[in-house]
Amino acid sequence: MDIVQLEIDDHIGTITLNHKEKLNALSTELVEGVISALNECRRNKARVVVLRAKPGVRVWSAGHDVWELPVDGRDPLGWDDPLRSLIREIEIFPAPVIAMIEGSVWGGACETIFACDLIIASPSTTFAVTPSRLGVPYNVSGVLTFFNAAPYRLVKEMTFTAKPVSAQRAEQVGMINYVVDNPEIEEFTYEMARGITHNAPLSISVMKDQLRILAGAHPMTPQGFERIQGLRRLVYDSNDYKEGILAFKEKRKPVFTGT
Ligand code: LCV
Ligand code: LCV
Repeated sequence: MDIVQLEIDDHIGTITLNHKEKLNALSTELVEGVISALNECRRNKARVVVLRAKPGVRVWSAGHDVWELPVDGRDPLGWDDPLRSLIREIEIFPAPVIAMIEGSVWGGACETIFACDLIIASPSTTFAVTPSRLGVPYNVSGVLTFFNAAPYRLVKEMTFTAKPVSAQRAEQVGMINYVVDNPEIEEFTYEMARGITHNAPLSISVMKDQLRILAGAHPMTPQGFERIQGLRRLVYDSNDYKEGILAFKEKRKPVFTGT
């Protein structure tokens, strides 16, 4: 059974995460599946893509595959990390990507959804940004995705507490577009998708790209970037980072010492 399924019908691509055993963790294998499905949608000139999991999932995605996080002193979220590649592919895809969500969403999967253009969630949906739970130093472009997705104060609350935020709260602050209950959520999503396919694809594509370029246009000096990278290295070289991952693997609460 493919862990990523693709259907293309009437200019609409549907990419379904289907790795139930791993709670749709964003493993290299699953991310490569999503990226190749996006490429297929591009080849078929899809005018909208819907990114979803199987109906009725409890966990939409458990986020980065923790077993793939390096503990040998490498940056866990470097440029070529699968999660980073997935975010970029969604952002540069030349048509709107609609995230249709139900169940809980964790860590890098939150960023993946926030990188999408439109977000429609069921009332059961929750979003938990979890780097601080694992001791992970999130990376600059990843933090920018969150910064562009939600109000500054809420971004801090989500990153510092790592606590789930409900779909209702997310909609209230404009972090997502709609909360729609099952089973209407499918019809609602695909009606929006069909409407978009009737508009001019070239016009939509260029406006999506302008919004991407403008949203990413934040001045940062080389010294500022190097300072951040140096501080991040202290974090992923820390005992706390190793403890966060080990505790997850040993199914116990981490004990962070700040070293
Ligand atoms: C690999 C997993 C995972 C998983 N990877 O079921 O944002 S950052 O910086 O943190 C970034 C680095 C990132 O995205 O890190 C990952 C962030 N994700 C999380 O913190 C979520 C971790 N998972 C959980 O909290 C629970 O698994 C949830 C609440 C998702 C589901 O809980 P539930 O009790 O239903 P289990 O925890 O028993 O998980 C079922 C199996 O899936 C594995 C987990 O290790 C277990 O494997 P075994 O059955 O082999 O024991 N699993 C869960 N999440 N992210 N593997
Ligand atoms: C010239 C018009 C117009 C009009 N120009 O009355 O944002 S961008 O990028 O799109 C930018 C380039 C821009 O602003 O493009 C224009 C965007 N505007 C629209 O898409 C609105 C187009 N108009 C309509 O949807 C309807 O006209 C509305 C809903 C505004 C009113 O409908 P209503 O049935 O009351 P008509 O459509 O019959 O329009 C009356 C007359 O005004 C002309 C229209 O061609 C018609 O002319 P005739 O009486 O000669 O047939 N008209 C309407 N909008 N933007 N002319």
